[in-house]
Amino acid sequence: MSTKWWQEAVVYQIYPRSYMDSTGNGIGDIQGIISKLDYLNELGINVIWLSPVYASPNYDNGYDISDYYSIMPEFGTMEDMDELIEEADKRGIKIIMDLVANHTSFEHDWFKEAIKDPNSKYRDYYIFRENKGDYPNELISTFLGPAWTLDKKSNEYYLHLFTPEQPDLNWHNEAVRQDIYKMINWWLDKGIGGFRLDVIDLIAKHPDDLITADGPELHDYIKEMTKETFSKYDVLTVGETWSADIEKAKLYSNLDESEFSMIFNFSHILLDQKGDEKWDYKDLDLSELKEDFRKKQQELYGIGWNSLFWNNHDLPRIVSRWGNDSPDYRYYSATSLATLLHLMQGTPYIYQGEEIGMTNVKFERIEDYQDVETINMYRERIEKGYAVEDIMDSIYKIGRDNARTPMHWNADDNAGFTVGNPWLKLNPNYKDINVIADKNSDKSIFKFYKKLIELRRFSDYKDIIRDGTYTVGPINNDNVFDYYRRIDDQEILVISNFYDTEIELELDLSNYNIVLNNYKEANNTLKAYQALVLEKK
Ligand code: TEU
Repeated sequence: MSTKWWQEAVVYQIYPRSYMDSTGNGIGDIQGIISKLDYLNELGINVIWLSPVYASPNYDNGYDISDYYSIMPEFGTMEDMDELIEEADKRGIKIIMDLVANHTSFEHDWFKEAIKDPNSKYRDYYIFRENKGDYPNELISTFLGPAWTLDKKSNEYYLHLFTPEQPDLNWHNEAVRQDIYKMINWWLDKGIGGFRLDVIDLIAKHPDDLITADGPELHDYIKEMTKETFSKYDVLTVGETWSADIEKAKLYSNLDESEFSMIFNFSHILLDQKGDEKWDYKDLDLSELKEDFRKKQQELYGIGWNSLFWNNHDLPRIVSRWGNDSPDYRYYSATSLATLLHLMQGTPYIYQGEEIGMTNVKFERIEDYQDVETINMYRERIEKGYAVEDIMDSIYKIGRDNARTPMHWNADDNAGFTVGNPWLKLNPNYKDINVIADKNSDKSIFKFYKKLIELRRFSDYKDIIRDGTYTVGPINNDNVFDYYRRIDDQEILVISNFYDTEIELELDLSNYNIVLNNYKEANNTLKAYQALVLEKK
């Protein structure tokens, strides 16, 4: 198989609202991103995944699109967008757009028509059901409460798997699919580098049968979409698929490129969830994490392609979640986590701020949170009689605003993100944790990420990182994540101490060259959160 460009890429995700504000209105924007392209170029990434920038009333921060063909005014104009694509291209960076096609905003013209005139062709763009005196069935929204809302005018319910302001599209209607493909091609013709496809596993739903994810026509629709759009361009596509396992990943990311380049398989992310609700969590069991990655690495080898990620705009910050964000260990822990992920086979994704080890946040008052999912959960659990402290603990641990507090550029007011009032409060630790401070430190997380990216994209280890096999390493210790990568007669051993205890290694280090180390020295005592990449001599 010939190598695809996206198999050698490193992606950086930007949540535009929180990246850089160029106007002083407290909201990040496209010109702000353009002003940071040199920073990203220095880091070494070559793809930006941009969370949605389309017109939106922002009930879910842009994941509710009212017009796929225009830009949210707070973020700028289509000219700004074109400039971003062009300026990024000058630096060898491609822009991946976020395609939210499972649902639209209730302010999209299609939905407005559907409501205004139940006989219009747009009625069947959505999913309406007769009111027989109660909700059509027990389906609930991901953001809590019934997934059905009554349209009083026609006395029919419509389906929304997210907020009531995000009505689900009916993909079984061919006209819907064709309109979506047209829009995808319109963007691809602008020269973007691909798409991340929001909750794409939900599009073939059969709500009457309580089927939401993985409907029977799912892979047919994806194949059709790919044939009519992506296959005509050389692009990266990544599906967001919470319901995927390895078998499904093989279909989605089949190397024949009939579907996507890759998916986000969240199996590792779900390992600390206790029960059905994301808000109930337990400690991570490292052996489960190792086994999860081993399977994904080995079973997709030569068949599909992995994405590699710890973070995104929906997830808590990894250094706080599974690492150690205390001042003594934050650098070691963040770099150890990064090492073990970035040396695997797949395409790595870095979420804004991860490269400087940004952490979770704890706001005292629920009023300081903005995320609709968090606020709904708070209300529901208060009604159910949960203690406020327990609810806040869940928010601190799992809430989406952990990832969404504005980016820390420097130690000035509001971390240099805005000269206005930020739309979401900043993490107060920005005086210590910010780009300038990090880069000036002899323990720079940014510089470590830069090295990891350079190893993958430009070094002599490029082939082994991209194509090498993956096998479990020799250390056999509950606190250590270690694995081999091998290609031809080259072998590297990746060792990451996941905890703060020191560990005696029974390796003869004189047999190895040290490719990477997050400490100054390496000997047979593996230090707290020490990460080593060793090459067999
Ligand atoms: O997320 C999919 C989704 O199901 C989320 O609700 C996710 O499960 C949860 O936040 C993590 O626990 C996508 C987007 O990434 C998210 O930002 C959107 O809110 C959602 O779709 C609706 O478009």
